[in-house]
Amino acid sequence: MNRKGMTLSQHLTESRLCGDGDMAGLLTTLASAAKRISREVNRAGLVDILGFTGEHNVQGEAVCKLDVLAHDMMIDALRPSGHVCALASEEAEHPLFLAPHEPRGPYVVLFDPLDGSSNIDAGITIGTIFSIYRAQSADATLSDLLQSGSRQVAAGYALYGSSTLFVYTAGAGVHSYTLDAGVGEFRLTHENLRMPERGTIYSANEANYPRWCAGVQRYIDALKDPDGPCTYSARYVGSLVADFHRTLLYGGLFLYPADPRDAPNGKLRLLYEAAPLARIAEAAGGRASTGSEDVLSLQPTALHQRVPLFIGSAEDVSAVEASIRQCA
Ligand code: AHM
Ligand code: MG
Repeated sequence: MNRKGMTLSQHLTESRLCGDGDMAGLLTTLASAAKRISREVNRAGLVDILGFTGEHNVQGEAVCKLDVLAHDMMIDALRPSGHVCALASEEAEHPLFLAPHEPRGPYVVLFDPLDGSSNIDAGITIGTIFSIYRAQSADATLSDLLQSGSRQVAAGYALYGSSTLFVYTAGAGVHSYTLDAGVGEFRLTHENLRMPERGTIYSANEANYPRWCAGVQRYIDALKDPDGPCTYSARYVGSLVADFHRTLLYGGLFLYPADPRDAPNGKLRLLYEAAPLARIAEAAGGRASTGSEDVLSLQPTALHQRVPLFIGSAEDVSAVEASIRQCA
């Protein structure tokens, strides 16, 4: 049967997601929030929601008006949904635990409401990343949010680019849907996506090269060797979610290594950037590493914790890990 073109709801029904909660309902809620955020992103320049609020978030970064709007839209969609008992966002210092009188469900969701915000004003692709765990009980605590990435029951993202995409995995495969904006439906465009085992694209903010460790420098140098086994191209959007989506489709490596001056523990956040994308990469046959450990094996110690990230095709990730080991 040709399933391409199915709506997200039809495909979720067919997929018969199991678990003790309504995972299909939660994913539908997240997709609805993504549609609303997509509409705001598309008309941002027309309605005075570009630029900064003048505030800084818990990570010390300037907050964009659209960051706040996207954060509020995620909370407004998830909080009354009946699917969640706790929420955590890049834009909020503390998690939100739902009160007993609120409709609560078994899941906790951590999210980056608008990844790549420095690109917003230039109309460059940005996205929303989410990670879903099961809580021990409806009276969730911080430990329910600080679970190892391997315990994620689902993860995904929305991409606001030349078209709006919704990508998720809930265990069985990675699926991608494209928003048919005229009718407001996400339709299945890629089922069971597989990442190539090796790629020919690397993606990094190479201005940081002088501050990377010798193993990473040597690995990147080798990719540029004209006598090397294959020719690599460089691509860097500067929105993790967009750089990751390209890597998922075409293969290769995205890296944001530690940088002793500006990002001693890496720049990207473990719980709502690295772990969910690692979950998707692995479900598609790829890998994600800190350079020495699998991202999914890490036990988080803080909500806004950062990690070095090397993510993409399994062979490319293993090759950079080997180079790091050799130079250690
Ligand atoms: P954000 O979530 O506040 O937008 O920050 C994370 C972003 C990633 O999307 C991207 O990979 C990275 O920061 C880019 O950093 P840099 O500008 O240092 O290259
Ligand atoms: Mg981000």
